[in-house]
Amino acid sequence: ANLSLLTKAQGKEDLAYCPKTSPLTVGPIHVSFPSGLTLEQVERKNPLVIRGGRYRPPNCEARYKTAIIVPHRNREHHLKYLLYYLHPFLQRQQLNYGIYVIHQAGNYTFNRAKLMNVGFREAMREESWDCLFFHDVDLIPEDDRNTYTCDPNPKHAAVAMDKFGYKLPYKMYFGGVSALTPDQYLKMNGFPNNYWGWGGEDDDIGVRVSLGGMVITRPSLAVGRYKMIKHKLDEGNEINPRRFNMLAKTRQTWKLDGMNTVDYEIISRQYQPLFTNITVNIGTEA
Ligand code: UD2
Ligand code: MN
Repeated sequence: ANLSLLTKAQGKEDLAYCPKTSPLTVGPIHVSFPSGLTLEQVERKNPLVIRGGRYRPPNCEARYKTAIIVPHRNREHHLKYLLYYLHPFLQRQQLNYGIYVIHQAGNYTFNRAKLMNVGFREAMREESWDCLFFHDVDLIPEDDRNTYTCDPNPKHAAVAMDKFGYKLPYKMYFGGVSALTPDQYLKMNGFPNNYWGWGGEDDDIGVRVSLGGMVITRPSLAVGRYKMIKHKLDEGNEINPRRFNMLAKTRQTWKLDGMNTVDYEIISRQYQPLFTNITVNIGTEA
């Protein structure tokens, strides 16, 4: 088995680079949510995706290697639609990519940002990704010119969402979907670990970008369009009442809490057909 993998990889080294702009993108995508969709159907539609949710273009050498990091618990229904749209979308962009679902174990309060730190470390352990996309499970991109590659500065990709009337809600907004290179991520000490429950962590991350000496870049409103699958606030992700107090202190805390202090325990790593699932115990509030 190893030998055949080797020859395949060697064969690929002779391939020419993919074009700088993919000829396969189509622009606007009509997003709807067909009922009864199964993961098996998504698998059949994506025959070139290999175990762990990995893909490389078959006929050219990808210019970019992108990991998608999805924080998750109890949203299997949304995950199915995300995979249904994201796999073909990324393939049309001719990326070398992998999808990682970071599943918070247990019933303790959800912590989106800490799960992203886990995803960063665990994805980078496997592969030297050029770019990491931190991606809510319920956001479906509606235009494939929204390229899942990184910029010279941290990129906020979800600029125009249906739930905000396809406008940016406020200038420092950094929620939903964002993209950073490993260097950029480490420069801002990753994301905070101490935001438990809903809210605030995205603004903290936005502030970290500037504290790290960087600026936020964005695609145009026409291209950075997303549909959010409708949902209620989850049980176990109640609004964090401390978020404003915490946000007022980001300047004092960002170097003391983040990628340099993240601690967790991996419970399992499963290479499923359409994604790598990492189930993790991230502990509880101190
Ligand atoms: C907004 C932001 C989101 C985040 C959140 C505040 C948008 C589109 N997104 O999302 O980026 O800043 O506010 O924390 O404005 N999740 C689970 N299981 C849970 C709870 C959350 O998987 O039980 C994950 C999932 O990937 C979800 C994400 O966390 O998409 C954000 O949670 P949300 O969708 O409930 O919050 P929302 O839509 O207000
Ligand atoms: Mn949501």
